[in-house]
Amino acid sequence: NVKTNENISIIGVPMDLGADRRGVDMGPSAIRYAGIVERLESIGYKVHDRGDLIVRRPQVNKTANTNLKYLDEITRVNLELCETVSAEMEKGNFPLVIGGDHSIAIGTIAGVLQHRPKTGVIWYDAHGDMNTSETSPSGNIHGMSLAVSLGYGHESLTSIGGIHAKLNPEKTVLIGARALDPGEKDFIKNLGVKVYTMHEIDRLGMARVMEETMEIVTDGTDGVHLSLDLDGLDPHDCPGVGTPVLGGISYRESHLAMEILAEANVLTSAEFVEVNPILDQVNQTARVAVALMGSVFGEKLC
Ligand code: 5AB
Ligand code: MN
Ligand code: MN
Ligand code: MN
Repeated sequence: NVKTNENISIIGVPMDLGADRRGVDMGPSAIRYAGIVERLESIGYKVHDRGDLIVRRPQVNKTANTNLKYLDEITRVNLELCETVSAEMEKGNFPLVIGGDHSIAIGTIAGVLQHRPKTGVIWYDAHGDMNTSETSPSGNIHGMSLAVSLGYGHESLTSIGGIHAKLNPEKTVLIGARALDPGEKDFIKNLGVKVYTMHEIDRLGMARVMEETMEIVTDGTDGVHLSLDLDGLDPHDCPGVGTPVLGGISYRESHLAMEILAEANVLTSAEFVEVNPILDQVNQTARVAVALMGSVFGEKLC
């Protein structure tokens, strides 16, 4: 495993089609407004803000397939994101992707796997995002992105980045799960994905959960990716999300998790997604996102 890079490249993806709900497209602006660049520079990084990718806005047509809403545009943007992330890693920069809905993990992870094909993943989320068009209750692709990154789902999505580059389910850890659909539960069991639900977090404590997680994602891998959906946190701390679920991870527990991740010095890419400013309270959720970035990039309290 390689140490955290001193050059961070921020890539904004104002995507909301995967959630089929307006507002989350403003996430990258909100996170910038909350001071992401200044925060990371204050820790000592060189920060390169690459701006936002362009996401077209089909107003009416959800594409013919309502089990995979906006498939065409989501595919197009994720192909571009895959290339952008890969190009940043090629230059030796740490890719930090800001969303946008969680469908963008498809492109981020596909890009990461070009350079680190054995990447382990921490999926910090209230949800599993392991539906396929067959099991999805909504047809929203942001609930399918982890399944796609593991190699399951519509071929236009699973083929992004090439068929060989997929995540290893045994090196994939879910943290904060509390709203899994029936199909996702079956899938998790069959694939051997490790899940720390809120039950395990309550019972073991976040320190132990993260220590075990670090073992899993660092052993036999060549990198660690953090995919952090702000709805993993409790909606009292992060009200600006499209799919809030009560009983989530606290603000302090989340900082602890990020601090333990920082201490291990293994993080090689990250994304912070699902910030929805129009549902938020005075940009609080974006500010939490930036605060957590502070911790995961090694900011010290003293
Ligand atoms: B998120 C749900 N499982 O598939 C579905 O916010 C919600 O990226 C998905 O985690 C939530 O529609 C996707 C019911
Ligand atoms: Mn998610
Ligand atoms: Mn979620
Ligand atoms: Mn959501």
